[in-house]
Amino acid sequence: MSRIVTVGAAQLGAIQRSDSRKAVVARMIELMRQAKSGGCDLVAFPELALTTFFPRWFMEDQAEIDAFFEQEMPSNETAPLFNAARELGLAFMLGFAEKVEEEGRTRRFNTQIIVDKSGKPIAKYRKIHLPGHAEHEPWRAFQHLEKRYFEVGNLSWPVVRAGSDLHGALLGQMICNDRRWPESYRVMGLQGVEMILLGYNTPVHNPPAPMHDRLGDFHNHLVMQAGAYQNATWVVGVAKCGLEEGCEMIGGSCIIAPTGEIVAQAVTREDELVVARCDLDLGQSYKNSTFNFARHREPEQYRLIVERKGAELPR
Ligand code: CDT
Repeated sequence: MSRIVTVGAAQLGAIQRSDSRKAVVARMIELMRQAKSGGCDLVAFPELALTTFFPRWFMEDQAEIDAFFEQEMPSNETAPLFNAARELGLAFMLGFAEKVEEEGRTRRFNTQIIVDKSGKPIAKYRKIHLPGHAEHEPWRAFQHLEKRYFEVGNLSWPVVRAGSDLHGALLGQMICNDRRWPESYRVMGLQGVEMILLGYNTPVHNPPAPMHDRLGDFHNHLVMQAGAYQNATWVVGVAKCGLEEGCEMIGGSCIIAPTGEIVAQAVTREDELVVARCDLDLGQSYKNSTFNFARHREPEQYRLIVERKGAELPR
């Protein structure tokens, strides 16, 4: 029996600081309705989808910072997303800033969840590769303070088996900067992942390395296409993009097949739905041949990858 999951990458254009969650959720529900009309089973939203990308500002007032975080999911403001999922019979992935009491203390993570067609959360991921810096660096055109506002995720990269509403898809997640690191994909590849959902917020300008600015769109697709092919998985990359609070962010949301090919791609830097019919079994021929891990991997020779963090040069 064919295992086709029709997926929508629900790209969001800019969200300004003054935009309320209510207004953003209304935009997201409009994209969910479009997705349903387009035959989607699952729709994926960007990283930190409910607010502007707040790590661009240095803030010291914890109450001001916490205004960007969700303390409950769903809340009054986000419940309409879960209601729409139930009403439409449409699963969704949502990225948000998570504030939680855990291990006897308050913790904050950059988080994504997958919610099934009945509105039930079935997976959670907390971002592991936090880019940027922890202290104010006034020389930058804008800050990238993820290392200040979030802890490193503590859930590794789980792969979950979805229910029959999604043909038992083996689903994984990563968030933005994770996509640049092959380890993120391989941890899920080793669990047989069939589809990775990932949201991102990527400024065009990279203050520490402005010579990279012209390559932002290329690097975005380069890493996701490589990760898809090398792990024989679908990758659904979803941007928040456009001119947000004076900071231009790349778009390029896309759906990538296990062949490594982009099968659908956004053409705007605005709210835009990109749809593809994804055969979950398309990666099988790779998993059985070139990337038959059990047969061809040599983990004994990869020890340095987990034993060493930074590069050490030979003398
Ligand atoms: N949100 C996020 O992780 N953004 C980073 C920008 C880092 S600057 C190279 C990214 O990797 O896209």
